[in-house]
Amino acid sequence: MDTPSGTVDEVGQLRFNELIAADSRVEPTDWMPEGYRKTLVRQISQHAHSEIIGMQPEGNWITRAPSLKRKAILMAKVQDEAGHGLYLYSAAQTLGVDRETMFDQLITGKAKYSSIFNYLSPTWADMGSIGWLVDGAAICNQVPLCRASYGPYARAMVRICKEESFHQRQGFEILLSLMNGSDEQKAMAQESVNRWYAPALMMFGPPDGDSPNSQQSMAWNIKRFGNDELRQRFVDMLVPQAEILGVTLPDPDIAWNEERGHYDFGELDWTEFHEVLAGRGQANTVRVNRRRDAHEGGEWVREAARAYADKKADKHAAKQTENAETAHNETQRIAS
Ligand code: FAQ
Repeated sequence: MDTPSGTVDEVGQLRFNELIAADSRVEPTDWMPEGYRKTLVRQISQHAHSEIIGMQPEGNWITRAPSLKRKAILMAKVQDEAGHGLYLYSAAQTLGVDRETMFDQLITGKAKYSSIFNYLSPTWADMGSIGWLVDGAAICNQVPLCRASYGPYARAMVRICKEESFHQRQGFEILLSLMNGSDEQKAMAQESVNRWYAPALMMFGPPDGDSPNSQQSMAWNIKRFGNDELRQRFVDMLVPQAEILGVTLPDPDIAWNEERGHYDFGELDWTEFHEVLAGRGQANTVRVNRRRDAHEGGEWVREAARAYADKKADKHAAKQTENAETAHNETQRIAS
């Protein structure tokens, strides 16, 4: 379709370029390039899946938490992750993709979700490491997303980041308690940090040179920083926190670099990262199977919710008809 100043696409593209250049928000009703929409659907849906699959490594410990207080805290945290998934699926839906399609991609193993959730959580200390390292990495990566150019995503991220920051502290506090405990507890905390450290650094994605999406996503103000810069920020944040905890980060190459004003750290094993992405991590099959079982097992709940919503809608429609008839009769009565 043409308008006096050009085709709808040309006018839309100009307006979109202006919004991005002014660092403003793009809203669902705004014209957007197809590539922008697809990138957002990819990133937001992967992010939503990560939150939902990410409930499993910690859900694993709810029944075995060492005290009622720890159980209540862990349950609240896992519930928060479910909420994050819901905000994110809702944000993705505003881009025209429906929730059933996203769920289907997840339970059939077609969708990606964060590599980190394909690692097992065999000890209680893993609840500390997940909070401190996994939620810590999530915050470093996600605080800049509060300024992402797509409005519904950026707004969802504000609340998510507030909650993640609480999650990180509770993980730190679990590790701190263990590090102030018996030798056995200290060893358990250290062993867990040894396992989670490198996978947490890989959450930021491949090095910039191997990251096909970063440049375009940064040009569109979706991502604000490259994967390597955020990974560096994370290491800089971890080193002093590790000192307070009294744990050793399992990387002999960590050293303060005066010239760069950052900590140097060693190369990560990217072969492991690609193996996990290819479905060959410790827990890929377990995670997807459990999600599929939960989805199928919950079908009766969704059915009941739909039936209840339909019944309510029917009642509402009947009431509206009744009100309209009453108003009509009243008008007739006054007129006669
Ligand atoms: N895992 O070109 P790039 C959490 C894929 S939530 C798996 O650099 P991009 C909270 C990437 O998708 C954690 N795949 O990609 C919590 C792409 O593949 P594709 C999730 C990865 O998008 C805590 C390919 O590699 N957070 O932890 C990973 O520009 C505790 C090339 O990579 C988010 O999703 C990975 N780690 O940058 C919950 C944050 N890294 O799609 C429960 C939002 C890369 O082309 C318990 N997402 N890939 O086939 C992002 O910031 C970005 O999407 C990145 C990747 C940085 C993850």
